[in-house]
Amino acid sequence: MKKVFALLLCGMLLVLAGCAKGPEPERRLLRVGFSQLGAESDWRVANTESMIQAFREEDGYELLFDNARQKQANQLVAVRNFIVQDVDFIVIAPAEETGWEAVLQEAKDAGIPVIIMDREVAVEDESLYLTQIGSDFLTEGQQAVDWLARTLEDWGMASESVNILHLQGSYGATAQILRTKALEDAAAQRENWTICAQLSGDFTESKGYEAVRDYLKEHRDIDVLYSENDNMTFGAMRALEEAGLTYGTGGDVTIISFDAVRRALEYCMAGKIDLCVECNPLHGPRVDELIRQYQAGEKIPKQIFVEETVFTPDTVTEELISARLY
Ligand code: GYE
Repeated sequence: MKKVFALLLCGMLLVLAGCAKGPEPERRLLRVGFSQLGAESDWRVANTESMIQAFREEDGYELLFDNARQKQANQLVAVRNFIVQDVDFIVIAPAEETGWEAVLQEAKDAGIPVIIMDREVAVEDESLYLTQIGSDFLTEGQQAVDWLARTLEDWGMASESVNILHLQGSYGATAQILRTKALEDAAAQRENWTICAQLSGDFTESKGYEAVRDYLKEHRDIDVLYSENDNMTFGAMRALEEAGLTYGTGGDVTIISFDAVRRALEYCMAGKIDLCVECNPLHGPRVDELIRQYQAGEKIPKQIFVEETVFTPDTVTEELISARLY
């Protein structure tokens, strides 16, 4: 009898213990589908990392990530998959500006808010996306050409003829379109600035290298390299070296490069790159913040630009480089 009583008591205690603890409350994770356009550059890798860090499970998110390998067609498939999976938000870093209407309409019809990150989409109906957050690429380009004009003046070369080799990023991407526009506008305003060639390096080191290497087989009269991202610049630097041309401070070719990733800043500090125009890839926390604001019913601006600056060999320091997250 004692045994039965002890067993009953045990059972009751176990039930009570179970009740006190209660079932784990179900914490619903916000499901975010992120269509990243590729992994073509140091900038892009830092951008992906920033998103992964910002959308962790412990912060209440489930991140569905897709790398489109620089093909918009892959992005369209990824976004449609996110819609089928009924995610709560979609984030797109678009490879190019055009061709988004249909898929954005599908997301809208499914009631899924879309955040456009980094580059822009060219759609008439702005209600197809919640907001766009990225860089002011035209201002970046204008900062670059203004610096060049000032520098040529300082060197007493303001009216001498200047040959500019223009290395372009992937055609149709906002970063390419607007950095190109800034240079073309500036060259059109100055009779002595000549864009001697426009080569595509698709924002990658290998294509930047190949394009400049091939160009240098026939031409050597270059004063300035205007390269629309750091990775293409790294490739171009190798091609210039192989062709026996010097660059940077006191060299044959003055180099202007966009992004200002750590490796470029190191070259800048060493006088190998004359101007680094900053482009900030750390959008993860910003997109997280936007989602929280939206959830709280706050008004979200339609376009958000991040603050950026420029660096020259005399403004880059060891401290700046070691504090850099990308
Ligand atoms: O400059 C380049 C990357 O769209 C800002 O894309 C981005 C550009 C960046 O591949 O490195």
